Amino acid sequence: MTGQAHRVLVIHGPNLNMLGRREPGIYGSDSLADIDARIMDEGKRLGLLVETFQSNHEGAIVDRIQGALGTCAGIVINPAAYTHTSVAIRDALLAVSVPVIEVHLSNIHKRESFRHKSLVSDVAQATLAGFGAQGYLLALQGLARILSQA
Ligand code: CA2
Repeated sequence: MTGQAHRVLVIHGPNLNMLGRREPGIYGSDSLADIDARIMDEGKRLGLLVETFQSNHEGAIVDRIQGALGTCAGIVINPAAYTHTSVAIRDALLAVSVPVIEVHLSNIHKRESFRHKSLVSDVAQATLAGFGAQGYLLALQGLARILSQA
């Protein structure tokens, strides 16, 4: 790789800090720390500078997205429950105007109807749902390719 490594922000939304402790049938048995370690390894392998962030608070997520303005080349986000409700997170992603990849551990389209609507999907470059934690790694691979072509 030539030139400067691209900085990428990976955001985990509310309750994802509980991963591995409850509902393993839906979300898997890995903890968020396990998943973050795999994300960091994959980022290194791809030559990306990855930072991860988790919050249970909508405003904190909006602040972190705004903080990416001018510093991050792309964002991977699992907005968790805010996927289905947050105009604020959607607007923040639009304001930063870098490629966004939306990730869901579960296939939200196979679940309750209130999970079928995402306020993020149409502002994202791509959405991955149903691959479990591997979705984050696939998202980084896709983002690396997009950034290498930009
Ligand atoms: O499938 C996904 O990744 C979701 O974004 C996860 C959200 C859910 O509200 C979305 O509809 C789909 C929920 C994350 C909650 O994570 C937990 C993990 C362990 C125990 C309890 C909750």
